[in-house]
Amino acid sequence: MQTLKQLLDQRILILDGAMGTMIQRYGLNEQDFRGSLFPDSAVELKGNNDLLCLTAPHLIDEIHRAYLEAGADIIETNSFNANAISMADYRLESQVKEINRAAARIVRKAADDYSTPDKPRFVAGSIGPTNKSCSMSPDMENPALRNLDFDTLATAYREQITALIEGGVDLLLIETIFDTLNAKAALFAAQESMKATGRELPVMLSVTVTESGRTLSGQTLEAFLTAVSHAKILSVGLNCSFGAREMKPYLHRLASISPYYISAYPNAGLPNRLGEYDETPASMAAQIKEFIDEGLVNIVGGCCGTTPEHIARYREITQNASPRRPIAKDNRLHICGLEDLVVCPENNFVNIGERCNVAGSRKFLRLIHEKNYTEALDIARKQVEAGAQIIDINMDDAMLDARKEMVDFLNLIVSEPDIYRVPVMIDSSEWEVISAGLKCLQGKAIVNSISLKEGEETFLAHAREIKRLGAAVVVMAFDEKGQADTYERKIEVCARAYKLLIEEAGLAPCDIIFDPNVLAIATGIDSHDNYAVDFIRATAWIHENLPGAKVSGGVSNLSFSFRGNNFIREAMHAVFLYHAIRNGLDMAIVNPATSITYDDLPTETLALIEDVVLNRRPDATERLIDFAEKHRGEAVKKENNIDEDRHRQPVADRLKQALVKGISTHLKTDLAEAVRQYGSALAVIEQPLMDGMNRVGQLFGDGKMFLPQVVKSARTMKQAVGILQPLIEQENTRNGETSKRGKFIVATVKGDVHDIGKNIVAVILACNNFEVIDLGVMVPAEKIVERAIAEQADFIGLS
Ligand code: THG
Repeated sequence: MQTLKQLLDQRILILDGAMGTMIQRYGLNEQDFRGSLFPDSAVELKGNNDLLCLTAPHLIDEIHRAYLEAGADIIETNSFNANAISMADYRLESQVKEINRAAARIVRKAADDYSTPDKPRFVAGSIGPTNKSCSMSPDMENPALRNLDFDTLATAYREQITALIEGGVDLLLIETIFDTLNAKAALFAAQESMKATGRELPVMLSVTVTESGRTLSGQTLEAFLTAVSHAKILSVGLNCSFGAREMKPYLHRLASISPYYISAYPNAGLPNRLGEYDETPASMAAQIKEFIDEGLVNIVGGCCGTTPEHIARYREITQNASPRRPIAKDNRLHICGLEDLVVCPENNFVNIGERCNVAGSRKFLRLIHEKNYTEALDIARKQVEAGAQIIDINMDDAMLDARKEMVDFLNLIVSEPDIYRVPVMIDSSEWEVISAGLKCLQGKAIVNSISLKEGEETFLAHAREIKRLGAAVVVMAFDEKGQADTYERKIEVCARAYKLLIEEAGLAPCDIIFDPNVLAIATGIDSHDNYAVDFIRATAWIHENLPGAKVSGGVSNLSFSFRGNNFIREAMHAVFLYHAIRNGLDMAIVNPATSITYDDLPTETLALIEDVVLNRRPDATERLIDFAEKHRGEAVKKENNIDEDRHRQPVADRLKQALVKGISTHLKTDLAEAVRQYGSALAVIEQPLMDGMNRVGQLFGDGKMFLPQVVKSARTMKQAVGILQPLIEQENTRNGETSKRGKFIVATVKGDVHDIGKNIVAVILACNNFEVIDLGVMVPAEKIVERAIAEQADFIGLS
């Protein structure tokens, strides 16, 4: 007999339709649900469909057979709610094992009766999301509250899944996922159940999205895939929520990124006012046929409101249809919060905000001590706004209950969509804190960190647990002998850790991030002088020799000896990053509020700092200290951006500088002067402002400027365009041209909110007498096409 996988490569398989709709047709009453087994239940059992596996098995069998008759290849067990969490509503937690075993046995028997060598039938153990969420608070007033935690849920799922396997299912279907953390608990439990029963089964996942195209808990489909990518998965897909037509754009998105087979089993439309589903077998089949014709699916079926008549139609339309071919698995490092982040050279260097660290910020420590979580969250939010792409969180302080603080703070963070947009890095030296933290996060986090400090056994045990919980990991260059502080030691420890993690713990190379220790330089101790060079050389070596692995480091450590002199510290960081990135540093923990860039440093200062960072002369530290003393005042001025000479500079240079530095203080007056000089507002945009933005792009590309600074520049450009806009409109009417030269639709595409490019283009086009229709940000492709057709646009511009 062919395996499920072999069949999926040949044809589109059919999953059955709804169970609930079919049960409703029987018009059962309370007595029917109780049957002879539970006559004395103290609570109402009507509506507990899964219980019918025990109290009315013949009826459930009849429904399964109707779907088998209609041609379904895969039949789901009637066990969607058969877990201890949902069954508690009926006080039937004690029946979970029996219900699942019976649910599996009933389908097993029916499927075996229908199986032929040509058309084998498969039993899918249905595992629903439960009626509670691990990621969302049940109380609006208290966002840190949870009425379900990961461990409790995983225990419940383990009980259900083990019973399903014992009952004889062929595969597991974790479905109607609305909270990825619940699904991660199911995946975690599935692995344990498979181990316990000695049977490895394929796992199908099916997620349900809201009208925004995100899960109820706020994740995009890209982030969802990243968050479950640690598990061995056969297929992913969409089910429930709404009908096939509304599902289609999201199916397209999923199909474009999924390395797994794709399933789709929509509702028969949205329920009408009577709670009935209106899509007929014929109308739904026409929509499912579009999925097939567009090469989107491998498995189709029905959710709420679908019947054997629907499934029979699907059988017709899947005959001779070709299945979708999964795309190759992406071997780059993906991590996510609510949105996905790919760490790869094309996305440039990734910065991790360091400020939510009780050991690295006096203010954050104080706020956590005072339990002032509102302001503590503001620190996180400010970093994200400033361009942090990941936020590091550290609660390790002797006076704090680090585990509790980590859990509470993470639960708060995940309730803030503007913060949890980005992935979290859990920073702790306590394993208990790390593992408790991972169990709060629906996204794929980064563990910071593990090391060989306590030997191989502990190291591997932790690595395996990290893999099971679905995270990437920072590995510090530390072993039984201590911290690796020379180039040779750094590469020796990293090479050993790499081999162990891949060969023994089964980690994907891209999920390993080495930290070869950024240690303080310019301390006055000679043996420290080469620390930065050793780090940079080790970075290059790791890149060359440990394929797929990433390199990270905590940059602010480097300059501890210049505490109190932020100018020197920031300058040292800029220089260090410039060289480390050129040698392959992928990411680093930094202060995103930093304003000094490599390019800002005057030649003499740059030379002094490079002498220290690159250890170019024995007296480098002394010379830098002298310089720092002499130039204290100047440094402060620089920091505050007080530049007494600015009036002597040409206005174009001043504007360019304002953009590069992201400073809008003099924007109004400088722009007014520029308009007089260039003759029009449009010319100011096209010349000095565009020159400035080009300079920003160039510095970014050269690794001399990072995202936080680019964000500031973009904000300043936006302000400048805003100031000029009214003038431009006046200029336009003055020109008096009435007939438009064409109609332009512009939009920032779905998945992106950065609209500076689009806004500039829109302004310039409008000035050149085009009619511009601006659709805004995060615009789905369908909307753009729809509008372009409706408006009969001549051009479409996307950013
Ligand atoms: N590698 C990894 N993780 C790390 C580090 C590392 N985590 C912690 C640390 N090092 C990186 N984070 C910081 C955060 C702040 C500072 C340094 C490193 C810092 N803070 C100011 C100081 O101490 O002078 C405090 C200023 C204030 O109180 O506001 O410098 O290397 N994997």
